[in-house]
Amino acid sequence: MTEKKKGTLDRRQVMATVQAARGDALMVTGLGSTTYDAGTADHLNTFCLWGGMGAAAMTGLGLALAQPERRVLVMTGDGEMLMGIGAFATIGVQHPKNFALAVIDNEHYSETGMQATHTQRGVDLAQVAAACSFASTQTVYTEEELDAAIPKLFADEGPTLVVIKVNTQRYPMSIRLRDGARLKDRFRENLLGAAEAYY
Ligand SMILES: Cc1ncc(C[n+]2csc(CCOP(=O)(O)OP(=O)(O)O)c2C)c(N)n1
Ligand SMILES: [Mg+2]
Repeated sequence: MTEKKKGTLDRRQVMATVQAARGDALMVTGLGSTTYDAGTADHLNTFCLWGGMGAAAMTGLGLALAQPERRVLVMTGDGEMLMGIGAFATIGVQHPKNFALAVIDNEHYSETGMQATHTQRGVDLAQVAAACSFASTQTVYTEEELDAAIPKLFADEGPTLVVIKVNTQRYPMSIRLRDGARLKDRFRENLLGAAEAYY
């Protein structure tokens, strides 16, 4: 049996690399860890999910369809995508050209205590997305591969999936702004301007 390749990338470095390339792209981060990695409170163009598991990709799809002139990137975890796995089919059918999904795949549910996910047992999210007609899918293990994948996230025609295999390092789970309604309003106002009807 061939030995399974291990993720060695550091999730916070991956997030920093992606953020540095984001330009004015809109981002959605999934509950918990990718939201913490992204320091969401510091990015007005980022909307974070923080408890609603399985919803990040669908939130990003809605945003991409509503904002066809903007680039939309969803960054979330492997466990989050396994829970919302039907999202791959819906994204494939809707086929938004301005949409990309990056899965930070540590093969664990890290936030809840490092239980193994199915990606550790051979479930291949890139193949799932390919079977759902994504325009491009790939799995990256190295910095070089990640650098080469960045244009797919921000420039190439979507829908795109990049699975980024990372190590099992855990980081402090903290978010500076914890008010979900405020986070939503802030993102919306930044994108669309203040809505008088809100207040
Ligand atoms: C419906 C639902 N089930 C379970 C949870 C608890 N939960 C919060 S984070 C998480 C793990 C997420 O794993 P993953 O997406 O792989 O992120 P990681 O922390 O590994 O980067 C779980 C199970 C939840 N928030 N909602
Ligand atoms: Mg995970």
